[in-house]
Amino acid sequence: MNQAIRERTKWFMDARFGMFIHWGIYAIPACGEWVMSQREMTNEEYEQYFQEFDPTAYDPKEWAKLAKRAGMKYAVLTAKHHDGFCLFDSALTDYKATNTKAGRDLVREFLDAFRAEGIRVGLYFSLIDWHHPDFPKYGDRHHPMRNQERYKDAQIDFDRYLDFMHGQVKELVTNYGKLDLLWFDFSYDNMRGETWRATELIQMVRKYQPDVVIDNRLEGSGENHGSIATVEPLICSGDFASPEQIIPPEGIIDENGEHIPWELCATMNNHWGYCNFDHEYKPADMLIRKLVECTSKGGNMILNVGPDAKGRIPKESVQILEEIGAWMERNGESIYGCGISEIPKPEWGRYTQNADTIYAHVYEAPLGALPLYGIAPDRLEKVYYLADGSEMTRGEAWNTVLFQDVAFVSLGANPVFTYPLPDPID
Ligand code: JFZ
Repeated sequence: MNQAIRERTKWFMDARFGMFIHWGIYAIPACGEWVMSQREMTNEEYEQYFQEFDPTAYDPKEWAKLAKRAGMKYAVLTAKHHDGFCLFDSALTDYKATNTKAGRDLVREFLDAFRAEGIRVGLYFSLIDWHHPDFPKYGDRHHPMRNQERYKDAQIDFDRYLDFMHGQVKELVTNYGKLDLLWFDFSYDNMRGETWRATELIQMVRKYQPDVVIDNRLEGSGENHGSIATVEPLICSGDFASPEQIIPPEGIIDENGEHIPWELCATMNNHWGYCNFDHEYKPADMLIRKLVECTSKGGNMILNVGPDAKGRIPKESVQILEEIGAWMERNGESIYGCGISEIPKPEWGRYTQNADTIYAHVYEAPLGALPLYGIAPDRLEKVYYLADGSEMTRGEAWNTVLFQDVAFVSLGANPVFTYPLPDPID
């Protein structure tokens, strides 16, 4: 990994925790953002949602306040998803929020609201566009019209599509002030890298937004990190890897064995876009542990919300974010700016580390004193609960002869290890 990537991603890797927002007219059929492809809908069929879209409850200030309370330091909104509908006021298409009942540029309002809360802002932009006439249809394994014979001989001019796509990205990077992050999505089969004219695209983006942090999906995707994991990344390789719904066992390293920036993207239930029958939410304490796990492996977690067609974040998601926020308020110091510990993972939980401070996330109660594996007794300066600052006493293992190289700490008379999580100590 090169120095430029390291410098650009400094704020990003310190931030650790972000909000992903998948929102568009697919919130009306309410079964996720892939509905057009899954039901093989034509544009005529799908455009009914464009006619209906009327997000009267859209209030990004509320979203931003919620993200802030949750302890999230950045947020990424889908400016355009695969269906081609734009939440922003693109001059290159009529298929946009300004031409719906909303009548406004919803991306601009998002950016203003989140910036006002001091939250870094990013935009998701789909490389795929099922609405554009020059995007490959017949035989493309994702396209809604993939099986329609009438598109078999359709003449498409893919370069015309790319001019359009690059033009829209240019609009985003020139019309909306400083963007902190761009999340391109996604590459597959031979639709990757230079098929998107990726080098040209990134050169243009960097001209206007030299410091913007960019994901790796112009080249790679979930299963393939692309050239960011090589010794000499290409200009289009992006700045971070984007494993999806999976936490890499040992973080992500390049060919030199150096850790590279990465971000887990994860849903709270099992959909990105709003889905009114999916109530399978992961509990907050589980998601907190996933965030700790990402941090302990040198990565971020961007946690998704899928607002409904009116613009409301589902109440289950709000509840989860409030719970995470309550934990972050007390224990955020063990997440922000923290990363991989020099000490291997202890069997009772995880360590995160920032400079000389080690944070012990204790998931499993000891019977007596807690062995701080990997920490020699003489290296321990002090140990205290992060949440309230109360100091812990040095514990003695009964059989110190067997454990003389390990510092022990007493967690107090009656440590409670059910929810809420025990507070990390250092
Ligand atoms: C993509 C999108 O298709 C999806 O709708 C959502 O926006 C998500 C964040 O990103 O989904 C992908 C893309 C790539 C892979 C898996 C899901 N992949 O290569 O494994």
